[in-house]
Amino acid sequence: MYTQAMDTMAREAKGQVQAVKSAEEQAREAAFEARIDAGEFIEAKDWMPEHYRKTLVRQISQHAHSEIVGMLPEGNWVTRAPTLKRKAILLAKVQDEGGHGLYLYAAAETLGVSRDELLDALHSGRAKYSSIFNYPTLTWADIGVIGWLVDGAAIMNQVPLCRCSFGPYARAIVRVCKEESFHQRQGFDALNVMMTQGTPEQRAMVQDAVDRWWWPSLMMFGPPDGESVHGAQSARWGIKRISNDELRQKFVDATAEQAKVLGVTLPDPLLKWNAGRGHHDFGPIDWDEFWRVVGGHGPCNTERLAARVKAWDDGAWVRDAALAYAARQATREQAA
Ligand code: BYC
Repeated sequence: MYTQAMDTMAREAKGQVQAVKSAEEQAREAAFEARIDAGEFIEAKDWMPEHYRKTLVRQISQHAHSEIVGMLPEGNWVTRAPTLKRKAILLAKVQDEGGHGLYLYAAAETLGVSRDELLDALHSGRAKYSSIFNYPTLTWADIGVIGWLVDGAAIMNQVPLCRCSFGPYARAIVRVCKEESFHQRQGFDALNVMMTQGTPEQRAMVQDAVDRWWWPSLMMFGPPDGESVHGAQSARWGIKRISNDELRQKFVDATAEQAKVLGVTLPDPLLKWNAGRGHHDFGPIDWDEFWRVVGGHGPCNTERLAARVKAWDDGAWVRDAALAYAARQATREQAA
């Protein structure tokens, strides 16, 4: 009896605590939602719902992985750039992508996840990175087309992220976008030189690269809105400001005009200005191909992941040396 009485009291006390906690929790959620509605930035030390935190860790780390894996297709051409000027530009661009990866990993780490955990998710194949980087770079024209279309799509997707509700991500993206803008311009410029001053073979090479990269570039924006599992919640939280389909449409509208300036044909017989909608109509996207690539079965998925795992393994001695150095410094400082 005595024990039961104690239990009853304990249960009641626990119930009260839970009721208080849940009221607190509700108040915190309401305050959080109000800050989102007011367009305030949420900072790393602020209270946030667990689902918001997880959504950000997922998106920011996938973005960081995309930047790092995205160095590989272009890195493939650094030693074969046609001129010193193009080589210097490409080197700078690839280094920028590395830098973007680092700012983004740092932004994700503010959410309480470690760099090692994030990299382990990439290396074990659990984490996603952008589908676009699972296609091969077969010719020099691919480098121009990546700048024009892939970086162009990245800018279209990322400019709205400068207003993302999570402060550290939004601030990292401001700098990323400035650099992406140079990347897009250099790609367009390289293609323009080939189209206006190149041989018929070089112009054909540009067209072939456009034919191969156009549809995968449209897939970068993610599945159609109706199939975007995270879209609605991320819009509610001010993480995504513009939907996948709206961004894709803006990208098609912008690049259709740029293609005319370049003198290339976009490989879509259904691409046509629709005066009624005030947008270009375009043909159906092969979503089976998208999901195949996202699921690990694109042309280069195995190669890309193997390259990242090898880089991590080969870099083990650098990490060990840095840790040993830091430990020695700490011992010296303690002794001093
Ligand atoms: N590839 O519900 P959804 C660069 C996944 S780097 C692979 O719409 P969300 C550059 C999605 O993760 C460019 N997976 O998702 C670098 C989700 O799966 P999980 C990278 C994709 O997050 C070097 C599922 O499909 N940019 O520009 O609301 C050189 C359902 O999708 C893709 C960023 O990362 C894809 N394309 O919207 C040159 C930007 N699309 O996670 C250039 C930041 C979707 O449930 N990210 N999935 O397993 C975003 O803006 C959003 O995360 C997305 C997707 C628009 C990509």
